[in-house]
Amino acid sequence: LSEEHYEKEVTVVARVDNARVQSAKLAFLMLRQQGQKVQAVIAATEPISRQMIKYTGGLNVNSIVQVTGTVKKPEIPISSASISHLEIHITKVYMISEAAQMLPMQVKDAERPPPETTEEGPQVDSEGTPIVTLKTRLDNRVLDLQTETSQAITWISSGVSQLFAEYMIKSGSRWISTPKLVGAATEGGSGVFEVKYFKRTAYLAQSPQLYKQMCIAGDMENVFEIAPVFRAEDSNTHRHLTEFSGLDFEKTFRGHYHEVLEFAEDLLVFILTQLKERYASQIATIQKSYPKAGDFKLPKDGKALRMNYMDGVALLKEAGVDVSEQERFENDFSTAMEKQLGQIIRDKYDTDFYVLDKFPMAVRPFYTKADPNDKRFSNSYDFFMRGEEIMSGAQRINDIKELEESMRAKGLEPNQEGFEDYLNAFRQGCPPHAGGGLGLNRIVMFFLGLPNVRLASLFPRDPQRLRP
Ligand code: AMO
Repeated sequence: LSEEHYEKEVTVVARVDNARVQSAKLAFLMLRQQGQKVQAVIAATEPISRQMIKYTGGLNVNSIVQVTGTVKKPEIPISSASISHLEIHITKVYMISEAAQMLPMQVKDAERPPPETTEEGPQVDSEGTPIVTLKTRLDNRVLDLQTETSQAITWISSGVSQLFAEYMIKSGSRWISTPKLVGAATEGGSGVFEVKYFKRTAYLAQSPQLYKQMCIAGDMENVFEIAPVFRAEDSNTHRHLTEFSGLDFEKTFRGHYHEVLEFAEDLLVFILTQLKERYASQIATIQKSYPKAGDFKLPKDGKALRMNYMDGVALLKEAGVDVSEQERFENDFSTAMEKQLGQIIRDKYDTDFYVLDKFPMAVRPFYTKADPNDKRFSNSYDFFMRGEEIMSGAQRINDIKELEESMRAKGLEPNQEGFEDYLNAFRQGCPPHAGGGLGLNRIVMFFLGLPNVRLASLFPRDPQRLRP
């Protein structure tokens, strides 16, 4: 709806955001469609009866109605509507789908950001306005998805997947689908979910890692996947889900794994800059609730700032953070250290986007290639946004002997059930390759500065939540 429609008849289908009877002769509707709001008025003039006024003003909030009327310019802009410079003067109203009279929460109450700390039921703020907690919102996610902010967040999420696929396809990559039901819990690291599979036990894939490498062994050169990733980790934090959307890729390289690292840098810069360009209006909407949305700094040269893991350790030490170098060979950064490093890098280099290369071998999975110059380290990297990890990747071992040794060094037995098909792929020859895995929900969360990854998941799964 725009000025073009002034004095014209329109028919819209929308939800009732609010309905009120002003007098026996006048009622107002606030109509809502995908987060946008417009006011409609109905006045008792021929042929509209008083019953019609009463009916319209008494419509249940959230019902879907079809309204026909003439578009007029209001005397003063309607501040509570997002389309404030016009209103619809109703001639006909039809009920399309009626909502229940009592809703578990009001969409307008869910428009404000939920408090970060409380998980209890509905509360009231100092002015008596209901506060809807994250738990209530997630329990009633369908209603919550109708808010202007959720509408915009889901567009950003759709945008990240689209941009990832666009970039991969442009670079000659094939879109693959690998099994999520797998026969063995082989990847190591985080836990896997068991499922009953007829008379056997199957597992939900904790990443497409082994299969994307097997596609490379199958001469597919450059592959990507967008699919669910399952993690049986009992982590109840702001950034862990038990099921999330993984954006994975794997590709061959000719000379050095940094060819793939650069590819990943360009991929992420493409996604982040295009999001800002293509979704400016959604970002502006989200900023009303989360002011940091879309406001992060990329390095001026259009690449990620790149440094080695140990340079990151040195920066932390320099800033007086208590880090033992020895311990850093054995354990990855804690979340707190990651965030501290993010702040130091922002202050020193004016960027929120950077990559750490050469992680210690001890903190990476068995399939990771050790640094040939110093076997304590590996040819692996993590990408960070605002001090939090969004992507992990590495050069993979493509030599069967080296792979078997690496497994043994990590306490895995190459002959154990479940590894045979993966290892055979290397016995049959496999080109040098590297890749990475991004968490879609994490990118959306950190790009928008959301306090919780659940806000960036349609129907989040965490250790407590299996519904809706
Ligand atoms: P990793 O386990 O680091 O690597 O996962 C890749 C990316 O997925 C996201 N992520 C998560 N998002 C939400 N909830 C979680 N519990 C969670 N865990 C991880 C992060 C992370 O960077 N096979 C390797 C990837 C590779 O080397 O190609 C892997 O799965 O953004």
